[in-house]
Amino acid sequence: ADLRPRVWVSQPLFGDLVGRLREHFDVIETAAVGTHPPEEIAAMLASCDGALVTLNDRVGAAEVAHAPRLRAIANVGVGYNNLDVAALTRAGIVVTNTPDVLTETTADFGFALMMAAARRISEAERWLREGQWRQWSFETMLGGDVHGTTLGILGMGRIGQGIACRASGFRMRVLYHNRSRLAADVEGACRAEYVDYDTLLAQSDHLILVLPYSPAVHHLVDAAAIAKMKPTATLTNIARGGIVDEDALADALQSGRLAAAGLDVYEGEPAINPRLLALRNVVLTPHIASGSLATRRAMVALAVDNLTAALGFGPRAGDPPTPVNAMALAHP
Ligand code: 8YV
Repeated sequence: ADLRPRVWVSQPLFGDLVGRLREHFDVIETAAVGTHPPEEIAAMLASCDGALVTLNDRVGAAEVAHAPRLRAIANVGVGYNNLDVAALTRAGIVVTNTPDVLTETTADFGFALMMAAARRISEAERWLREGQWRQWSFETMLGGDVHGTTLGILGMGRIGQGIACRASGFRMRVLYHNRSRLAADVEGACRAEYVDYDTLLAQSDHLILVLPYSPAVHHLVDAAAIAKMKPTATLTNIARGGIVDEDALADALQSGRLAAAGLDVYEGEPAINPRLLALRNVVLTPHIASGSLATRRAMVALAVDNLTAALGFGPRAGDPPTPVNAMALAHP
């Protein structure tokens, strides 16, 4: 019998990087991209010691109930709301994620999406491709400015701070709101000012969401929140779709209560609210904020290192580089 531990890779990732797992493990790779039903995830995990998963894979108590060998789940992504970490911790399973390696790439994209919404870049291109540009005019596709305006950042972690640094090059005033206020030296380095949520809503010309999802922030940006924003403002979401009430956002974009939006994430992705699809003043992208080739490769490489170490192999055996629940496992 083969005594090598077995790991499941839930969708095709970079073959050369995932291939590193074969040095220590038997690797079962699922060839299809997509969302696996819970029964399929449970069936795969039942015979495995570890798994490399993505945001497509929801893993909680039910999925690990019949997985006696399972010791580690490495999430490819910094956000891990697809995993029930409390349940996995109770089951003694190490959870890891991929912070840091995607910070700058994701901040780049957030800034780009905000600029595209403000300056109507996608809308203008659609209009041009439709053959509607017949005459240059002074009043074609007028947008809002980015430079010199007030940027609001909701969620001031690594990515939020990366966006704040970019904003200072655009001579923006940067406001932020976060669960906890940053240390004075970090605030100073980002040139960002801490404000309460209502002030952030009221004063931002461009509001960008970069906070982790949890049920506590479900529909945090709802009709009441949007009503507090400037009608000339833009809203950009690169966090998780569930933070925004999409119907309230569609209402506001339709009525002119909000100027424009940039969305990379959706509550029911990959399904998109048809009301958003019908609106011209929203830029819609398919959850690609971390998607530069180099960064996606770095994320997979880090997840491979995490899984290898969590299962007790490689140079960091027993000490995965970026654990999520190490403290909880050590002090139950
Ligand atoms: C990933 C993300 O592409 O890191 C995150 O939280 O949303 C994206 O960078 C996704 O999680 C892949 O699993």
